[in-house]
Amino acid sequence: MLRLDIVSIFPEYFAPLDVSLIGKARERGTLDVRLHQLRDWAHDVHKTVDDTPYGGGPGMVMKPEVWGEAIDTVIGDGTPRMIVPTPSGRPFTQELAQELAREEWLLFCCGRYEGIDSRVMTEYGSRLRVDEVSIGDYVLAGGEVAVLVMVEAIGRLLPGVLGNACSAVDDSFAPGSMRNLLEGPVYTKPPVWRGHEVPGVLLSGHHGKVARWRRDEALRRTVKNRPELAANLDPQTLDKHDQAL
Ligand code: 6GU
Repeated sequence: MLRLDIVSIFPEYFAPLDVSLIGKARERGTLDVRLHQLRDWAHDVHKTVDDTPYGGGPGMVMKPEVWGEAIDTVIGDGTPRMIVPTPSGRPFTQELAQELAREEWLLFCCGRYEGIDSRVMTEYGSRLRVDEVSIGDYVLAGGEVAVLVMVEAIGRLLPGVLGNACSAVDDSFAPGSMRNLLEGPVYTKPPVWRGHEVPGVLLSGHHGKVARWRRDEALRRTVKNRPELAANLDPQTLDKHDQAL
């Protein structure tokens, strides 16, 4: 069982967590998601959560007092791992998703505007493991969608969440033989559609040849779509056949 607490001024953003794989995991009790409205800890009439930045500059910064009360209340004397989504954070990777899927309790603190007063991360950094995490090199309006992305990536790795336990094994970026490789193309029936044929090897029933073909396609796709990943593939894990490609 993984407990997730999510603090945000827009808890409505997380409605998708009621459906599909993640929704079912919650129904089964594999995942315990608790949403919190940050404004519940703002005490003025306007429920203010932000203020102008010291040193000037555009936008607003989220106030530390409100976040402090929110986090204190949510964690009590517990010690979740705290994740702060921000485009300035460390990259969210399949490896980090695997690591977070092994935790018991995660607290996601969603910033909006120009971010959260940095003293909040300093304060809790002395009591909890705190990571500022980015999902990619672009800027979102707030951390909510990034947290949805992370929760889906983490949730599908939990024991029993995927219908087929092998589904995660061949994922792009999965550890093992797919490490740093993109997954290749996939096909289903019919064998010919609008004149396009399914590659014959997939119909051959020859498991060794199928595995070889899939690895070749994964390498080809990685070179085409992610040349920087292909350039960094460990030569030791590339066999002779790979290197001929
Ligand atoms: Cl985690 N948050 C925001 N606001 N923008 C992002 C991001 C996170 N990751 C990439 N862009």
